Amino acid sequence: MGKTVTEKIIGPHLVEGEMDRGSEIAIRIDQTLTQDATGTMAYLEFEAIGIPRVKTDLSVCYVDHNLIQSDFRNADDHRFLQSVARRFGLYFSPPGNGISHQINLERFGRPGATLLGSDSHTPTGGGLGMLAIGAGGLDVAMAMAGKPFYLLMPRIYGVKLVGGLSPWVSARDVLLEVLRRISVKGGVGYVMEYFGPGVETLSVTDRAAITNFGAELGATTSVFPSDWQTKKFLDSQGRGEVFTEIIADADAEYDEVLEIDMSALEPLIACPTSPDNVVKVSEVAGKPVGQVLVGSCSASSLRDLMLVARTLETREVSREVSFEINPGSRQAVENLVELGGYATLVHSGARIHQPGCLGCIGMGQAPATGTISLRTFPRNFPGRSGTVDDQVYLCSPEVAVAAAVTGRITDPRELGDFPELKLPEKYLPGDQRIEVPLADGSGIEIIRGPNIAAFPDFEPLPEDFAGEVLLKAGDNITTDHIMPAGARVLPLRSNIPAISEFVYNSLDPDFVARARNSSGGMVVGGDNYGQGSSREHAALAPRYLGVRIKLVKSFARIHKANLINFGILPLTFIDPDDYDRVVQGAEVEIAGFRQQVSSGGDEIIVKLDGVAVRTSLAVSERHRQILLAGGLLNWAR
Ligand code: MIC
Ligand code: SF4
Repeated sequence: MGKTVTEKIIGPHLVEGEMDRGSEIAIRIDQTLTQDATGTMAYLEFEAIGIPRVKTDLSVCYVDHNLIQSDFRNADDHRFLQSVARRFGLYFSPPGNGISHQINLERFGRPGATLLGSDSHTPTGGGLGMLAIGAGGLDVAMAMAGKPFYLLMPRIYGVKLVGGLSPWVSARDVLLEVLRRISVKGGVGYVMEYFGPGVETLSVTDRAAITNFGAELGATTSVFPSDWQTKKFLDSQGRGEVFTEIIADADAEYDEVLEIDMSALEPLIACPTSPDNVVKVSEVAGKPVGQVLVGSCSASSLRDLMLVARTLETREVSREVSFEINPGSRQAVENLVELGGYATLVHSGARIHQPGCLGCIGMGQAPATGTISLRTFPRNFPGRSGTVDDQVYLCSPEVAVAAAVTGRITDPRELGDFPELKLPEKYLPGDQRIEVPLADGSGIEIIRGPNIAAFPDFEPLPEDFAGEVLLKAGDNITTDHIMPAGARVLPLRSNIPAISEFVYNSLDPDFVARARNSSGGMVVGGDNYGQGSSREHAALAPRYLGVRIKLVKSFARIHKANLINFGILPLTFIDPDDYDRVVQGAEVEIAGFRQQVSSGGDEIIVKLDGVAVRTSLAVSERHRQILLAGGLLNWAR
């Protein structure tokens, strides 16, 4: 049988297991990336493992999230990360340089390689034909220590692209269409692999926009083949020598197939408050807009910024709109200046910021009360923008610039002729601020600010469990619900005791007090629990507050892995109807807790107010050992 691109990359990286769908495999990791918001914890964990230097081919430490320095905390973390990179042999990309995924694509990605990143949008690298996976910081720390990455061999969802995109319709619309069809949980357990005649009409920039946004499907990752477009992109980056061709065999078999005729696509938009709440732009056209943001790892490349600039050459930004540009990288800015686009943007009335995540993670740029904000970002979970009851819509740069001009949601095709876009054959690299690894960093002192707290100690799993249901939550709970981000909370990412004060704040402000007064906690949830980011703080901080069990209908992949890493039991209801019978505050009892976990049986009986409920613990034998030890670090020691 022929092979898919996914199998062609996993095969040579396999160190344990067989490529049988759904079974546990371990793969060798060639490259890693971290960003600052998850990186501080990842490096504290790496230090705790006790390896003198990273063992990967290449590891990069980026600072792109916590850019607002309203006190010493973020700046201290930046210095910590720079010193860590120097000490342990990593590349370092300082604040202002741009978003990890954008820079990794431009400067470091390599077709056929594996990349593990402590950020859920790591699959951006799939646009270059890499197997790029998002994970918790501890998994990335293990990879930097030379350990393989464990995952369930995904099923492969073939997305067949036919036709080509019409003017004013772009790569973002392709993924909005996939989200519309299969939803934010449609990709769970799959790699989304793109194939078909439409693929070669898409540049690597387009492909990366698709694999990036594909994180919102809940997929393990997304991948494109590596072909002449890949070679062209790498040549433009002066890195043609890392090219290898990787194309699926003609008789490759996919577990599911979805076909998208790109010629038939219209401009699409995701309405509040979920990325899969997708409609045609024409259906919501006319609504007044107060803010338009172009940026984020999903749409901030030179192509996107030039499209906006060219559109604004003959137009002005509406005075009713705050139109803001967050470039993806220093490279994008330098080339934008070179092509004259920067001047056009300044003149048109755009507010241009430093390259980075910024408003995408609530680091500033919160919209005004009761106004609509249009964003080219990947997520519009409630409150993520920093404004309570926000109305955030997700769209392409084409739709964004049309709204910036008219002050209303507008189908960009109304703007008339699509501007001509010519991108350079050779980009200015824009990587002059990236520090290369020191040959020997052993003498470098690690600089720790007072906000950096030591990694908390966690106890092993207790013999028996007695506690209470601390919270009952619904479906599609995001990690933003569990552990909010934003300018106020993000500076506490390297301080677990401090950040734990914010756990579940938006769902229930009394949760923290309740958890503190309880002898042991369980949280109950619905389907797709823990979707969204890779932040391990969404496991670590609840664990710090005494949560030992999460019982839900189904989990998102990265969050489940993070729960195991920090010794929280991920249980699912065997009979989903039992969810309805659970009440918050119920007493929870598991007799022979340790014994039930170690025995290897899938079923665990949980007593809720004395009534037995059947639950399933779907984990590997290695996971059981980790859970018994109280978490991965305990186990590794
Ligand atoms: C996000 O987009 O939610 C983030 C912020 O980039 C997160 C990582 C984090 O919480 O630090 C992600 O996507 O993994
Ligand atoms: Fe940054 Fe937003 Fe991308 Fe997350 S989704 S890495 S916050 S730009």
